[in-house]
Amino acid sequence: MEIPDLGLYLLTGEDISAGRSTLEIVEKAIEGGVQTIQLREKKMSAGQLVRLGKKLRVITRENGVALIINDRVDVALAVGADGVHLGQDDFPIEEARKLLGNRAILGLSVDNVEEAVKAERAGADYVGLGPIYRTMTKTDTGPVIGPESIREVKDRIGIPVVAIGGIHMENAPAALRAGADSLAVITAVTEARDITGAARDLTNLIRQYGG
Ligand code: TZP
Ligand code: MG
Repeated sequence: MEIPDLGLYLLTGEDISAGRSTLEIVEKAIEGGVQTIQLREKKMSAGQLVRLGKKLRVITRENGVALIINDRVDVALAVGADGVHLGQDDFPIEEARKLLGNRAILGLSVDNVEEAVKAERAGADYVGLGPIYRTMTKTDTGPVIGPESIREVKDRIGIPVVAIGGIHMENAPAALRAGADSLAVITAVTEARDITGAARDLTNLIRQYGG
């Protein structure tokens, strides 16, 4: 399936947002050009996720931004999200497809070529590849794989490759030069003093590379 251009892909994380709410960050990041929002709140209950997800659904729809839910197929259904992002040990992607249908955008986290090839075969619409650079945000990742890995994966699959992990303005060009279709970030935007400005700078950079 053709999916929309994921552009700058922002994952939320209220506990790593310098005291600001996810809603505030999403509104400001959308103003700066973010094209995709992933609701990823590790400390929220199902009820909190659904309530926040519904608010994000309104803002994202008004602005033509894709809304993806991390891990939770049930929350995605409840809020009418555009898709779900799954990890290697999460809900199986084939089952998610059955529940969410052909139009849902399904993403899978991968950290090497083999996983990326498998993800495409299993029906993923994009892969999240990382950690490209060192990140303090997620502690249970595999080793840093570097921007070279983006080219290796791009050479083997046809679906978009979203680079993730420690990405910020200074190291983003190398990821884009290596072929990343989209850049996914948390702290580069959520912890920025000027959220809109940080999102705008990264968005413009992605556009320069034609992503
Ligand atoms: N998956 C791989 S690295 C990562 C996730 C969710 C965290 C990315 O956060 P940051 O702050 O952009 O390094
Ligand atoms: Mg997960």
